[in-house]
Amino acid sequence: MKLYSGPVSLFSRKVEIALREKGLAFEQILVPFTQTKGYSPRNPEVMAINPKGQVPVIVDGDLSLYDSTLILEYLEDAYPEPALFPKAPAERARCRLLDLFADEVMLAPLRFLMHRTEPKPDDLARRDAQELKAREAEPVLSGQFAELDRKLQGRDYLCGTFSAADIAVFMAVFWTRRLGGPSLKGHDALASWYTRVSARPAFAKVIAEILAADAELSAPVEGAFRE
Ligand SMILES: N[C@@H](CCC(=O)N[C@@H](CS)C(=O)NCC(=O)O)C(=O)O
Repeated sequence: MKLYSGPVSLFSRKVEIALREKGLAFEQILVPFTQTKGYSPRNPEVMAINPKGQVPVIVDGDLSLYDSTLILEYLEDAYPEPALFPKAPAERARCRLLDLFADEVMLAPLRFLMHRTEPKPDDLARRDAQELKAREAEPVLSGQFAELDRKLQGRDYLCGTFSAADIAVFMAVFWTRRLGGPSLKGHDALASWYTRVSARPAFAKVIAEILAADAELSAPVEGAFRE
């Protein structure tokens, strides 16, 4: 299997974790990315497969797929063990909803923090305007942390046993912390879950790869991973 990925691509790293959790062998192709030019020049294979031109993209035999959520669902169908989704329809739907919550609902405020890994622009007024938006987004993220904390009361994982929901939500929480967003303080169940999930070998490996890529590519972020 081939995975077209970005060094600091939240959604590609989400797929990488799922592949590692399932113990699947894959060849990782890192597409060009810089903090100033983004995903340019575009990788021609990615462009041929994904009309959106985005990573992640996987190629498995004669199947080419894009979109991290679709890819995780395919991996579950094609390689069911170890399972990353509950079997019962309602539990499975709840797990998918949490994936959507991470990828779409949490991403909405998270986007406003993304400029922080870019080099400071010459136009400082632009940076101030971006920071204003980021400061407005941070309480929204804190509220989402509180919601997740409530869901995790009395349970080790979001859907009972470890699942795709933990992967997607972990990525959104990790990205928030990486971008200097709110801390996990006061959200004890969420903080314990975060520590538990980070210690899984698939996550530990991917976290180390992202931090190494940041050291090479990204501007240092004030307040990143604050306690
Ligand atoms: N919903 C998509 C989002 C993919 C996405 O946003 N990919 C980013 C990198 S994390 C990308 O390729 N961005 C470049 C662009 O949008 O032009 C997924 O889950 O795979």
